[in-house]
Amino acid sequence: DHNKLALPVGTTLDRFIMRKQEDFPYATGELSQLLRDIALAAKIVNREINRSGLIDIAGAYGSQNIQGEDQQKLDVIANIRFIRALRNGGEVCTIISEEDEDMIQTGNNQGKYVVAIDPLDGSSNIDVNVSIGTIFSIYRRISPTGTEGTEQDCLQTGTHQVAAGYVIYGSSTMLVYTTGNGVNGFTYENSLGEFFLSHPHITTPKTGAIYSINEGSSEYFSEGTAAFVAHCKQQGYSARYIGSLVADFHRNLLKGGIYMYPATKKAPNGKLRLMYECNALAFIVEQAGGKSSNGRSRTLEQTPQSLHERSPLFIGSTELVEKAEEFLAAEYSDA
Ligand code: P6P
Repeated sequence: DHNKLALPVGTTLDRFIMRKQEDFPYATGELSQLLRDIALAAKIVNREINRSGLIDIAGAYGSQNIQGEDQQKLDVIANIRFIRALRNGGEVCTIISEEDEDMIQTGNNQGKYVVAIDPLDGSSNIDVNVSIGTIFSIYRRISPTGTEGTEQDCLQTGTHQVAAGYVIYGSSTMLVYTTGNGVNGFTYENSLGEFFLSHPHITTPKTGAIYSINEGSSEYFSEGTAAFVAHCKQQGYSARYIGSLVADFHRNLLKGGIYMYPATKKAPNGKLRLMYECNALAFIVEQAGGKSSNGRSRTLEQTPQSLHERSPLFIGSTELVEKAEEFLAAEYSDA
């Protein structure tokens, strides 16, 4: 039937979401609406980011922006915008955000979903015009509707995600997401205010020749990490490290490669957050045919203990992640 036809490039995000919902006979539309709410917030944040340079110019004459409001950092603005869109959309009962220590209750106690979000990752890159991103992960709540979401709702293992995605605010703005049936990428057309399907059914190469890691931390690498990085150099791979997770991840997803933020002597659990950075990207990369690990085990099977816990991350082409795990296993077997 027409649902099974690959939707043509150029389909709008709204039509794509509607058509995919029809693939699920029991779908009642809440997840579709939630995805639309996220896309709306992404459009608003995209506009704020594009204006930020101009506001800074205006703000150069004091910390007030043109509306006379105190100039807020863009990651704070992004957090407000995504929380407001999810609250107004009504589908989400509880949010955990990189910007907030505690769970955020939206007041929609009938909401079936919980969202974990990094509203604007890599925001230190904004002032130097480097690509930045939003990362989100969606779970169905475990607790009964009619009550506030619980910490248990927010600490589900990554395999329980119903959807995950990211927005990359780069040379063009893209929304890339999965609901467990493959990965699709949409490019934003500013003049029309629409996301259009530009990268249907993204699959990541099984191997690659790009490795992404901050080699400034080499002094603190474990033996296994250092050995794998040396291996990448012996193989003649290119070192590509933008310092913005979404940008590094997206390039490797399309071209093949591995991104690493390992455990180091300075950061024993790495730097990246499990719930709204590692798990979301791990779901996406697996749906695209890649792999994600903390160096020893599958990212998606890690049992979360706290809302903002960190996890080491080795993510990208399957063969490269497996090779990295081999090098790290050697250090564990020595231990
Ligand atoms: P480092 C940005 O602050 C971020 O969270 C990711 O976007 C990025 O990949 C990483 O940290 C960069 O960290 O320690 O290499 O500067």
